[in-house]
Amino acid sequence: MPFDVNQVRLDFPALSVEANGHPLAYLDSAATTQKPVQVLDAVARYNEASHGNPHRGVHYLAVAATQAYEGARERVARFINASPQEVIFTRNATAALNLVAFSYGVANLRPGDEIVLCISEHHSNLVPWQQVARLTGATLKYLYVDEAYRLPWDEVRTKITSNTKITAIAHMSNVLGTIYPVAEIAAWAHRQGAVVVVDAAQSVPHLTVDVESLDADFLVFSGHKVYGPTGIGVLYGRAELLERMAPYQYGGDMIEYVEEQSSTFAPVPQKFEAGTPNVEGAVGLAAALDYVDGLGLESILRHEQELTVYALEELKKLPWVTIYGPQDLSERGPVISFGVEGCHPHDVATIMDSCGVAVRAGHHCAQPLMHYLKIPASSRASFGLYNTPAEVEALVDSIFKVRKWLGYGS
Ligand code: C6P
Repeated sequence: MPFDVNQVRLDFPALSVEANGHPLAYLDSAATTQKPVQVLDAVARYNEASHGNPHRGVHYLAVAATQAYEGARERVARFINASPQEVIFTRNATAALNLVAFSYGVANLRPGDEIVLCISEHHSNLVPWQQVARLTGATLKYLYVDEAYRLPWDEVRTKITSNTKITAIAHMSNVLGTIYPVAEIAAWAHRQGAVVVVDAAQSVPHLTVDVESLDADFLVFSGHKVYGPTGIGVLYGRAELLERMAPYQYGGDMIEYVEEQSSTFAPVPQKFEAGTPNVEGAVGLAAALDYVDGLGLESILRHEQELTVYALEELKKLPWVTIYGPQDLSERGPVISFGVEGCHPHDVATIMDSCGVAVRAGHHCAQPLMHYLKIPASSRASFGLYNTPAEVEALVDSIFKVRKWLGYGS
C-alpha cells in the first residue's frame, strides 16, 4: 500500500528543523537516517520502566532488560529470516565486519588464499580484510565495475576461483547506488568453496534482506541507517560457522566458566557479546524494524524509486552534472553520487547546505573506488522513506545556485 509521505514526515521530529534559515531537505540518509517518534518513544519507555543489566540478575528490572534485549534479537532475526541464535548485536556494521574478519578470517586463511572484494567496498568492508591478509599471508583481489557502474559477470567468474576463501561484498554501494547480484555471486562463490560475507548496511533500509535467499554466510548492518539508534549493529552468521569460531573479545557475560588459568565460553550468540550490551539500542532497532515493516519495504522502495527517477531525470538535463552510478532503476538504490563541472564536491555540499539541502561530499569511505573512477570525491544525495519530490526540486535548485555562486552562468 502506498503511504502518505506528508503524514509519515510528522513521525520524524528532526525533519522540521530549520537549516540555515531554510526548511531542511535531509538528503543524507545513506550516512544516517532520522528516527521516528516510535523509535524515540520505545527507547524512552525502556529506560523509564525496564532498564537493568541483562543476563546478570534475578530482580525485576534485570529480567525486564533481558526480555527486552532478547525480544529485540528475535525481532531482528525475523526481519532477515534468520534464527535468533544467529544474530549477534554489535556496535555497528563496522564492528560486525571486524568480528568476522578477525575471528573467522584469521583462523581460516593461509598464505596463497584469496579474499575477493568489489572495488566499491566501503572501507569498513575493506580495511579489516587488508589487515587480516597481512596477518595470514592471504591476498586481496578486486572485482571492478564497468563504465556503466555494473559488475560484469566475467569479473565474478574469473576472479572468484578455488583459491578464494572469502568473498566480501556490499549488497548496495554507498557511492554508486549499484545493487549487486549477491545471491548469484554467493551461489558461484559457494561452488568454489568460498564463504560469503554480505555488507547490507545500505540495502537493509530499502530492500528485503533475507539471509537464506541471499545465501549469505555472514551479513552485517547498522541500526542507524534503518531509522534506529546509533551504537547498535547486527552480525548474522550461519550457526555452524559461528559455533566453530573463537570469540573476538573477551570478558563480561560471554563466558561459561572461568578458572584462574583458563575459561570456557558461552554458546552463540553470547560468546560474541562481551560486556554489558546496548539494550536501549537493540530496543530502538526493534522498534525501527516494526516501523519499516508497518509501512512495508515494497512501498518504501517504490516511493524512493519515484524520487530517484525524478532526481535522475532532472540531473540528466544539466550538461555540467555527471552521475556516478547505474541509470537503470532495477540496478540501483536511492543513492545518487554526482559531480558538478568546475566545482569541488565540498564547495557543492557547503553551498547546498546554505540553502538547507543536506548532502554528503567526500570519498564516502570508499577511496579505492575514487581512485578507480579517477575522481577525488563526489557529492551524494540519498533518499529515505520520508523524502518528497519537493526536496528533489530543492536539490536541483541548489545545484543551480552552486554553479552561479561559483561564477558559472548556470
Ligand atoms: N556508510 C556513508 O555515508 P557504520 O559506520 O559501521 O555504521 O557503517 C559502515 C558502512 C559499511 N558499509 C557500507 C556500505 C556503508 O555505507 C557504511 C557507512 C556511511 O556512506 C558512513 S561512511
